[in-house]
Amino acid sequence: MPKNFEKTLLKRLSKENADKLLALPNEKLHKFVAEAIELCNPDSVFVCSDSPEDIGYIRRRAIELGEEKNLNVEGHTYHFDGPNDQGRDKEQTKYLLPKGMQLGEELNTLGKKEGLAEIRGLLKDTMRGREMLVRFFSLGPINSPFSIPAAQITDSAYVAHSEDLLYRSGYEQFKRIGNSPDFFRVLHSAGELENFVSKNWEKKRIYIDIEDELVYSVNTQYAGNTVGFKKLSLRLAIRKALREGWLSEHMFIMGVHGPAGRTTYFTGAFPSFCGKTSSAMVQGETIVGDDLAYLRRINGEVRTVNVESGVFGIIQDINPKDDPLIIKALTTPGEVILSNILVKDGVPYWTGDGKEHPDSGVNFTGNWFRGKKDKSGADIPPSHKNARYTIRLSALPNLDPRADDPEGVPVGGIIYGGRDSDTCVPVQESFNWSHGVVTIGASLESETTAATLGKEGVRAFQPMSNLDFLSIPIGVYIRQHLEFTLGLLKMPKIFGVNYFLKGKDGKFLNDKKDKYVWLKWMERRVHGEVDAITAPTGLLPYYQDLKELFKQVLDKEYTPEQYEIQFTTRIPENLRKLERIEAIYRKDVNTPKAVFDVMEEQRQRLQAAKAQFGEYVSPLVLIKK
Ligand code: SPV
Ligand code: MN
Repeated sequence: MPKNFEKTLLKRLSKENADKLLALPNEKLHKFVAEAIELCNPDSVFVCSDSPEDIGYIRRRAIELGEEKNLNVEGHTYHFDGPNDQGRDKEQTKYLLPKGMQLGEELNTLGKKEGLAEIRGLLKDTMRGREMLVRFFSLGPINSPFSIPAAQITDSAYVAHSEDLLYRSGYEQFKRIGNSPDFFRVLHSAGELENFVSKNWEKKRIYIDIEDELVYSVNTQYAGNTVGFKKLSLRLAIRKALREGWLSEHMFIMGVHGPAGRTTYFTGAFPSFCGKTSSAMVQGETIVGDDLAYLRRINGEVRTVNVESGVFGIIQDINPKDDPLIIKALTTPGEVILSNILVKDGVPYWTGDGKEHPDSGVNFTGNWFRGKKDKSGADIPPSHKNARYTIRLSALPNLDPRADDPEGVPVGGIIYGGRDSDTCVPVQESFNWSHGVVTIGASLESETTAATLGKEGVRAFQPMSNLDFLSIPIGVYIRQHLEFTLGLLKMPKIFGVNYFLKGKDGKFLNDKKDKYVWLKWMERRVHGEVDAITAPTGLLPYYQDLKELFKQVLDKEYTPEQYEIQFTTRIPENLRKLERIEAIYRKDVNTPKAVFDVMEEQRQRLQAAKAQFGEYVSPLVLIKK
């Protein structure tokens, strides 16, 4: 049987490209490429061997095909996705379910047979007149027990180029894995293009074949739908992690620097638009990754690696004052792709960049001018809210020296944070692992944002910031977290942060940079160097510790009044949150009983505090004399 695939490959690939592909002795890979060729019918096939010439070719093609255009700064390009292709499309992203398998009602699924017939129909002949690009990556560091090999086929040079910035090269790794079938696959076509963007966006489909670990994506360009190793492979990895006893998370990884040159590593899960990338990029600390982490138990502790090696970050509000490190990377010659920003005379602009904007230019809607309206009569902003930048992590001066360590970095703490105006304090630590998993991670909520298509501003359930990507029932996922640290010698601490708490006047109670201080406080807590106040929902900082850290880190006077209002336990809001979250977990028969027990204990603590101190409890009254 394999011989047939080889025959197709030898017939449809130039000798040079066939040699590169056949140098990887993997039947499943050959079959994947041969079947994709038969389905999509490209005029030619380019196999990227990760040599500088091959990588340069893809980069050049993105410009030649018009998918990217040059900006004035050397190496910088921009790309537009169509007006209806500006975010991850949740509705059209579905799991293909083999007969007899169930994933619960919450997940968007479709019968495998029906789904494959549909998506193969949509992919049929899409590459006629085009070149198919075949690329190989390593999800996680090269030569690491964490890593997963992955192959992508696409007809978009923008997608293949983006991946070059975002993932570690994998051609050599495929040589090493030989005939192993254990790798992820993605087949993407942008479909018919009009003005360089996917024309048939109404037939956009992203289907995930969980049985075969193969993702199909068509009629879309937005990287979250097409760069198969972001959220699409995250979904595959969550199932693999469940089978193999590790965790695949939507988390940044960073090194927080403590006294005497100490570095303590944290992972952090935040839904989009909640300060995740900017937390991972805090000046003075070091970054390992900003979006995806694999966590494993190794030698009695939790260790983690960044799945990626680049950043696909939200550009809105990135400005020299708040994000000097990102701005430096975005203004220095080197490889940078900006998407869905405003361009005028080769200069990019975006909302919140702190610059004066021109009155016209080009953006994701074509020619743009101030006052341009969309179909509903609303003003079209210069850049899309979900406009992004793509860079290599190595372009950042604050890259952690252990970012590519095949053994990963040890996890001292896990941080969860959502967009919450009225319930949670700015920073707190859980009492223990299961309290943190249940009341912080599994209870994460956030106001919805523009990273997915749909309504904004609604409070959404976002457990571990991973709900959108769960490919297993939520109750099973939470159980996996609860059990993950069983028997470990060193337990990571779990923290909850909230950068978005508002006062009665509707204004934020914290500055953007206050997170610098929360990180330092958490770092001290991991080493037991500061005490904490026991509140009904967790352990809170003492004023004095924060005051000192504010002075040290930000040279800011932190007042007792600020502290008291920020760290007041808001009991009615917390009780309502518990009710909302519990109702959700009650719906899943897989939810472990421990979840409800931990919630009940939290409810009792809140009620007891209410009886003793009233509905809004100052941290000061909780201090044990
Ligand atoms: C996110 O939205 O969480 C992202 C970008 O990190 S995307 O690739 O769209 O998932
Ligand atoms: Mn993300």
